[in-house]
Amino acid sequence: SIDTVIPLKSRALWNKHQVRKFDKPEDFQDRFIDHVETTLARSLYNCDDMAAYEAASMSVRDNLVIDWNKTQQKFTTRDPKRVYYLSLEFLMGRALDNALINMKIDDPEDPSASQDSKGEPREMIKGALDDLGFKLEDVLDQEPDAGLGNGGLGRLAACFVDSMATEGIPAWGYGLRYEYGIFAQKIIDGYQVETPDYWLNSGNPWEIERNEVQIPVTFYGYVDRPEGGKTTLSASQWIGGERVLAVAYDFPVPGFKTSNVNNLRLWQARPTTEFDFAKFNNGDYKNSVAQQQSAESITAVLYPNDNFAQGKELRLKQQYFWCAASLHDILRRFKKSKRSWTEFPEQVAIQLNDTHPTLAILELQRVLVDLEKLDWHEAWDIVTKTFAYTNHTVMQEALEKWPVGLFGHLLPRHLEIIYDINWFFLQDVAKKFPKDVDLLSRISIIEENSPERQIRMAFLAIVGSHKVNGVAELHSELIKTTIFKDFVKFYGASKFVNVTNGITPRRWLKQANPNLARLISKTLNDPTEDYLLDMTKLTQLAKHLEDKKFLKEWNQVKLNNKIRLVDLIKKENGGEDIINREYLDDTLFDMQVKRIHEYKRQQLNVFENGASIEEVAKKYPRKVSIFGGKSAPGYYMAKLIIKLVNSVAEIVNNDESIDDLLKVVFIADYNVSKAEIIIPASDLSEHISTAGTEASGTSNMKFVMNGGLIIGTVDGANVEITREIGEDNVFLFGNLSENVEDLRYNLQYHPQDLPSSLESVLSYIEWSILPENPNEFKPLVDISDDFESYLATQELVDQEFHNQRPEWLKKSVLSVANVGFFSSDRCIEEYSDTIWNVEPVT
Ligand code: B1H
Ligand code: IMP
Repeated sequence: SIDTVIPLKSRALWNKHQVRKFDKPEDFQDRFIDHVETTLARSLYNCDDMAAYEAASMSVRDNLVIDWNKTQQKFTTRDPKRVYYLSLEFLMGRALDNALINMKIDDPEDPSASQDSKGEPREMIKGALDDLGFKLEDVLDQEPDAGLGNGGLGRLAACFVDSMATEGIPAWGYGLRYEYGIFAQKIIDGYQVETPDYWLNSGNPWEIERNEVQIPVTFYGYVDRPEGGKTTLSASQWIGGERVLAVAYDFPVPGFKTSNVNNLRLWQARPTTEFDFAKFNNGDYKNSVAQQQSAESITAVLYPNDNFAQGKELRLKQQYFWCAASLHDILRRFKKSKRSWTEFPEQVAIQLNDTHPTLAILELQRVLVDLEKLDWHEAWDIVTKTFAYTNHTVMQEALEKWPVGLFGHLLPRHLEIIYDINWFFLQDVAKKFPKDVDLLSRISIIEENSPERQIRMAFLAIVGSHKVNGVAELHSELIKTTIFKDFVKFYGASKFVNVTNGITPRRWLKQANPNLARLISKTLNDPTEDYLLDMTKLTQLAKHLEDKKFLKEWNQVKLNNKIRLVDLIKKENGGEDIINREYLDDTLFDMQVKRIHEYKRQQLNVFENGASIEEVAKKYPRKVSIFGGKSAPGYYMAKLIIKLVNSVAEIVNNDESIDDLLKVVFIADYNVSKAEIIIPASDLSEHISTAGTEASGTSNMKFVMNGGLIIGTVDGANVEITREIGEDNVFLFGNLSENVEDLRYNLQYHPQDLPSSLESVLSYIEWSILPENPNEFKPLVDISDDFESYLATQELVDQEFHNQRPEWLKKSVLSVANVGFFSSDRCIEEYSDTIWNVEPVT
């Protein structure tokens, strides 16, 4: 039964006036001008590129919203099992170009006619805008990135919502609507300087503000136990102190070649409209307003740390605010179907993107026990069947732990619930392993032997979930044998599974590299680009390895992409070229773009540049070494790496003996939209983390999908990439993770142990960069015992690129041909089958 306030007799009229999607250039233009003149209140006399971007976005959004409504109505009436993806980060990048690619236009006259016969919506809009006096590229370029994430973890969530919409999975993403996304990076004197990213400055045409969805969330306060309620296991009431409102903002997420449009719901914190009259009457009006305003600080800013848990109270507040609002919304939706609670896990799957949303486990248990009055164990059974947890890192400093004091102050009832969960859990452990006393303290959710007791969030997430997954094979094995070893012993290995990460080929191939997409579609004789949905089709590319004309076109695509990147670098360098355009085809574009981190070892790469300097004039082949990436603002060593890169760039780029044989470029403010230009231009990219530290990496997949070769350590998804595309097509070097364990934990800086090549680079850097502070970069040489093998491999790369170009090109083709496994569609299918138990709704 469908509830509606509209009386039956009026419904026909509603249907008659149903909004329709535009499907012709003229209808788009109608709507565009409508938005310029009414929504924006502007006219043809003052419509600039920005206004055109806004009007175009709102027009396209209208189409998406029409499909969004249909999709959501379908889900409501069919009532299938739903997936909720909880992530504190969604690194979406730009929306308009992606919407143009994914948007489906159907023919109202002939609904069965495929969109393909009408041409691509992107081409249609390009023409329509052209007629109106605008260039699509310039219009697209107005859009600020939605940078609501730090790096891989946040971009993974963005790829997942794309794939879930494409696959027709009834799924919503839930996150926070930060007013400030990841900071914008400026480079001043070689150092990183952070500036705020106020991305909503000129409004956001992609969000739908839902003032009708406001959910109260409370913090602090105390726990009240009514008469007779002796234990903490039932009938407790949390009387919260501070109260704020969570307001929903919805972002439509269109699937590719489907009218399925899913939803990303982001919460904004607002003060309640309740007013503290006691304060007011005391004459303290100003303070009572100020206190209300502090509510807004909860969703003000994204924490800019990658692979690092900072442990600030405001962060915990963000987490609870987001979990409580999302869970409330999920429960409200479930209750519409009037099912019994035992059916909840059959209707709802909640995926925790790392431990950041672990509080949702506690919140569901609290609602079921305290508010819905379910028995503790009955409730806990529902909870554990509902949740699943994805681990993204084994790095100690990234594993979330909260001091008991801080936690109990903010969330007193939730702390009690943790103690009770832990109590029952440890009893079960003790029953199973009665003699192992150490085990109890090792496995406990509460860490007792630190100065202050701490809550281990990863342990809580494991205990509260039915499945735990790592993000690449090596990583998933590693968590079973290291940080979660005891849990494997207790639960058995089947609770721990692997789902290797993936990336969406819509953004990372078609949108980022339209020229390559066109060549592929032509070569595969696939004009409707079905290969973007079934990437196994790419294997057919291998049939063209001996086709000289094809290889030439393949090379030409790369060259054009290099020109596009060189244009970007020139623009960022104040209009001056750093890279000589005459020899682009013969210049190896070698890149390392990712967050700056010691474990990712950008320092190894830049030392290699240093090591080449002395020989470069004699034999060094042409190469541009490109770096990009942000450091966490408080991360001293990472900031030092940025300075080092810029210092080496300064020397190299101005050394006349080197001339233009080697250039080193640091591209400031690496973000999603820059990645879309940088990645397709790469010949070689570097994924050289210390073995065992990079859980997966996803940029490695993006480079390979764009025909770049990779140099890398035996780490993360590099292992599976090598398996898929063949070891002849990947440049691997260095230690295996088994052997590096000792190094990782025990290696200190021992100058006498350094390989001589590294010694000489260091001394070179010392006297040429930092004569006044020669030891500044010394700490960076830690864990570089594979430096020699790295150098040797780099030499091999140069050899092949410069002397065996046809072979190189074939490797490039084979990389793309065998990259299909790394589509996030495959990844979402695995989650759907092995973890969520959901099926697409068609
Ligand atoms: C990854 C993080 C991360 N792993 C804590 N862990 C954060 C941890 O703000 N925090 O507190 C933020 C981010 N990010 C990355 O996830 C891994 O390092 C990559 O190897 C992996 O590819 C990516 C996606 O799984
Ligand atoms: P929610 O699931 O209640 O959050 O609603 C999400 C969207 O689903 C709404 O905006 C509607 O588009 C659709 N929807 C909600 N309730 C109904 C219903 O009773 N019938 C059909 N569609 C609905």
